[in-house]
Amino acid sequence: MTEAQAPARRTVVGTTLETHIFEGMLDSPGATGELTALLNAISVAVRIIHSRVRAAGLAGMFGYTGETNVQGEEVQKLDEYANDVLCTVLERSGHCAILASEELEKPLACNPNAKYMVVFDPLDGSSNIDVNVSIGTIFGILRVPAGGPSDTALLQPGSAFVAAGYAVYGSATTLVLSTGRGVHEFTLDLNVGEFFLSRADIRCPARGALYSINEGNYSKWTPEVQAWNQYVKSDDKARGLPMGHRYVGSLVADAHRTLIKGGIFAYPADTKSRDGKLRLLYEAHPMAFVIEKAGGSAIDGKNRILDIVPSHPHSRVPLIFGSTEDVAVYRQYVSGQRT
Ligand code: AMP
Ligand code: P6P
Repeated sequence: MTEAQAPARRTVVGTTLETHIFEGMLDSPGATGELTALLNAISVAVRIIHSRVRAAGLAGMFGYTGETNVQGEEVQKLDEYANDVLCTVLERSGHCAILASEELEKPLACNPNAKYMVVFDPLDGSSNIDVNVSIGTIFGILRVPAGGPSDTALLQPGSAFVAAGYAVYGSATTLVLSTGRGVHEFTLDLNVGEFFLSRADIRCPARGALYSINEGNYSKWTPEVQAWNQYVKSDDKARGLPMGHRYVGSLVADAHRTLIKGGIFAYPADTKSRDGKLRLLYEAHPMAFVIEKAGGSAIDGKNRILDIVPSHPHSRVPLIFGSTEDVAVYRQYVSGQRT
């Protein structure tokens, strides 16, 4: 058919997550398809969790199971369900050698011959489940090191991640993914049951107008964090202050807003959570990987999150991330360079 005869091709179909993942494989010479299969398995698990989260009230999935998890937190039915879904889907994929979950005291050995390890928080934001506030799933993928899969093999810096991302079960269900080549957002089309590209190559603004922290912890913070907090609330229009305050209390929701709009999220150490509250391996590392691939920064107050090696699968860490300029100001206060 000559060019003149070729029908004008209209783009009537968006880019699905599956297509995006497949294109990533095509751009990776020698790729066998194992990572592709693993990423698609995670997409299936997120859609299954989405369907249950949406119907949680009707399905009687609110409330607690009566057990407590390794964190000493009461396990809510949806936490347990989301964890079971991810463990089952990843095991059945055959491409996960071992997995670590917030809901499992010990990592779960899967296929010892697989190339990848997966870490995840199956349902982040549990305290918001019963009141219909956004919650999510956070995940990261590591390669099995030369010594083979083991609990200690999981204890790598976040810079070793092959891919990371998160899902937000909110007014829409979105999945944000980075395999190291940019950060991309996909939104679930409920009628089709597929994720479609909704934001490509997301960049976190160099500076933002919002700060996100649990102000109720003010009295527990160090004097340096308190000084930073007073700064962002000071009335100084020339410096674009005060910043606006937003805090959902679900890391995925606060992180997604910070990624898109810029600004800063902070969960510092305090007198109650001396190592911080958030977990390094399956919360801070994945979020730091995504935010850095979008041009933002992520620190524990002084050190780069992606450089920190967990001492055990449930290590906690202070987590501050967002726009590079806003994170730099925080770091200046915490290191005493600014008062
Ligand atoms: P594989 O042979 O599938 O385990 O892939 C080998 C390496 O190629 C991975 O560790 C990635 O660095 C890259 N790669 C493979 N598939 C993809 C993909 N779908 N998206 C991005 N990178 C990929
Ligand atoms: P706080 C939710 O329970 C969570 O683990 C994160 O999703 C969230 O960022 C944080 O805890 C909220 O903690 O102490 O402010 O309620």
